[in-house]
Order: sequence, then structure tokens, then C-alpha cells
Amino acid sequence: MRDNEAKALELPNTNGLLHRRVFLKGGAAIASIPFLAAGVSAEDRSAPDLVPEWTREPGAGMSPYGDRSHHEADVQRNVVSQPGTVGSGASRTPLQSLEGMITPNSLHFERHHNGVPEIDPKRHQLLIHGMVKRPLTFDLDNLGRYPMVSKMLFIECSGNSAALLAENPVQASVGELHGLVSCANWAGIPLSSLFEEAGVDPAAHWVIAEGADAALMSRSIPLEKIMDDGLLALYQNGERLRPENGYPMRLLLPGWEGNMSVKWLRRLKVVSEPAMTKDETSKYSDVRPDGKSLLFTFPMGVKSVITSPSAGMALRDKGIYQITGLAWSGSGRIQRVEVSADGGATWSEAALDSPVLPKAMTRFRMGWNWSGGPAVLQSRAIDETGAVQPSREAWLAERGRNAVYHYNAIQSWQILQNGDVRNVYV
Ligand SMILES: Nc1nc2c(c(=O)[nH]1)N[C@H]1C(S)=C(S)[C@@H](COP(=O)(O)O)O[C@H]1N2
Ligand SMILES: [Mo]
Repeated sequence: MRDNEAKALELPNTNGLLHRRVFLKGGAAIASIPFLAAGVSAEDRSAPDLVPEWTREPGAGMSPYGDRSHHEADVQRNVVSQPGTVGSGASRTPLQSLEGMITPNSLHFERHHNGVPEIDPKRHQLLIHGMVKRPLTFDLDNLGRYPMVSKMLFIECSGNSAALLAENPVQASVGELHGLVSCANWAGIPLSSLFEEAGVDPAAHWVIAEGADAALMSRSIPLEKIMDDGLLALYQNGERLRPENGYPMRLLLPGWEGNMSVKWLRRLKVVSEPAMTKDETSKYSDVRPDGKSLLFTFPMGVKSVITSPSAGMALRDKGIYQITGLAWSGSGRIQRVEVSADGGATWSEAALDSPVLPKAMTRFRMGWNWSGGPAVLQSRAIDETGAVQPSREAWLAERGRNAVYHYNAIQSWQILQNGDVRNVYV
């Protein structure tokens, strides 16, 4: 019976993909298709213990600051520091273990150039100076009096997914391969209001942002971006920023490469020309096939990745599965996501969880009836500007083998006969 139901929902010639309407009508429609095939009939199982030990006595008390279940303790960031250092490196979000669009603060990816500074919030100040009428300083106290906004925004390191440039496919989890991206609800003060108070000289075009860490991370930012949607972020998913994500204040430039969202922000200097800092010349510039480099490639491209099933997972039996993943674009909203189960020969439209927000992660879903035969799963995102996520081949043809940053090509997961999932190039 289940097989027939599944067959009726299959899109023809797609290697088993199901029409996205299975997700569109909410719970009832989902229950009516054989996703429930994983449930075990009550008759086939020994009677459940109606009074297990946790039901026999009062539970634990309240706690002033919560933690997850200790059974979930192995869901962790993957931490890699550069040889000879502790604080120089990155930790990646375990995308394979998460659902929805929000990254919990404890699992937001981290990228530090010289560790997490221990900042006293009472002494930390932000200075706005340079080509302004009135240089101003702000601390947490007086910032608390400005009108705030909150927005769902992703941050992605432009070095994310660089493992996919390896000659042979690296066998690692989706988090280890693509986990330099996270999405949170960020609250803070639109920088335009602070800049208006300082009074910007009309001849100014750039702002140099500097962090208070021992790397003195600094980047040149077009003044236009700061005035458009630049945010001085103070809160992350409702609570104060985590130390590793910039406590007590960070710059957040929606949709632009993560490096520009300077953490532990202490200075914004208004200038007429970019500063050509070490962080935007020796790094975070894009070497082209002819050996020349592009500077200031700010927005992150349209991108998506299937998080389940993904490398390291295994499908148990042929039958119905949910394919799900994340899509995002530095240029705005995700318009649609397409999924292929035949290595890109055919594409079908996935369902998108709402809300679909600009410069935030969007969760997509697709039903799939795995025949037990060979399959290569892929997702391809298209954003509201019409930009289409490129194939790996097309990306390499354009960017060449010297490139390191801004890899946004389609990820392929191969399903082997035994159900194991592997990273593969097609
Ligand atoms: N001051 C400072 N800001 C910084 C960095 C840093 O090392 N120092 N790393 C940058 C890089 S390369 C990225 S990708 C993002 C990462 O933000 P997150 O650690 O909150 O995820 O912060 C950016 N801001
Ligand atoms: Mo980065």
C-alpha cells in the first residue's frame, strides 16, 4: 500500500523525487504520505513500559541558565586551529545535526585571527572618527538608548567550502565541508543613525573598521553599505553576543563576506579611500586564473547544500526519505531551490519553509522514494535577482584553480548501493 502511495506522488523520470505538495499542506498532508514508514507497528513491538523510572519520581528543579540534554552532548562544532596557535583558526557549525533556519549560539561557527579577547564591557568603547563633524565614542550604556532593530541574517566566511577545491573529494561531514556559515537573529543599532549623529563629510566614501582583538582585524567598507544596512550588533538570538562572536559589539554587514563583519568592534574611521589593510590584500582577495587578484568582492553568492542525507550518513532501506538542506544568498531572498536525484540530469522544485527572508538561511525540503539503486543528490538555489548557483565545473572554469574564496558551487552527494552517502564530484 505504502509503495503505491509513494509511486503516485513521484515525479516522472526524476529517480524518485516526490512532488513538493507533500510538504505544502502542513502536518495532515505529510502524515498522509508514507513518511511514517519509519514508525514500527505497535503490534510488532513489545508493550511500551508505561511507568519508566523517570515517571516514578519528581523531576529535577529549575535552572538559572539552561543547557541542552546531556544525551545531545556529541553535537559539537568541529574545531581546527592553525598549527602552533590556539586562537587562530575556525570552528564549524555541525549542519548535519541541526534543523530549521537558526543556528544556536553555542554552535555558531567561529573564525578568529588571533583568539577571543577577554573584553571588559564597562571599559570597551567604540570610536567613530575621521571625516566627521563630531568624533563620538559609545559604550554599552549609551548605546542602550538608541533605537534598535532585529533581523535574521546569515554570516558566511568567504573561505567556506574551500575543501571542495581539493583534487579528490574529501570525505567529511557537511558541517566540516560547509559549516563556516550560520544564521541568527541579530539585534542592534543601524549604523546610519550613529553616523548621522557624527555628521559625515560629503567627500568621504569609505569606513575603516577595526577590532579590539590581538589581530587588530581591519577592513575597508564602502560608506554606502554602512548607511544602507550596516548594523552594530549587540544581541544574538535574544541574548548578548557570545564572546567568540564579538562580545560586546560587532559590525554586521548583511550578505557580505564574513570577514568584513568585524568582531569586538572598537573603531570606525571615515575616510576617502580604502586603507588596503593586511586583511584585504594578503587575504580575502580573489586570485584569478591569470594570476591577477580581484579586491573587494563583497557579497556572498547564491548557495545551497543538502544537509540530510549527507556524507557520513547511511540510508537503511529503500523507500521514502526526506531530503532537506539550507539555501542562502548575499543578494537577497531565495526564490527557489531545485533538487536532483540523478546527478543534475533532471531538477524538481523543493518546498521552502517559511519565512523566506533576505540574506538569511532558508530551509528546503523534498520527498524522495529511493529505489535502492544508484543516485546522486544535488540542490541548486536561485535568488530573487535571478542568480543561479553554478555547477562545480562552471565555477572552476570561471574562477580557476588558484581561487580559494567564495566557493558556492553545487554539492553532490552520492548514495552507494549499501546506502552510504559520500562526497562526490560529477
Ligand atoms: N576582530 C575580528 N573580527 C573578525 C574576525 C577576527 O578574527 N577578528 N574574523 C572575521 C572572519 S574571517 C569571519 S568569517 C567572521 C566570523 O564571525 P563569527 O566568528 O562570529 O562566526 O568574523 C570576522 N570578524
Ligand atoms: Mo572569514
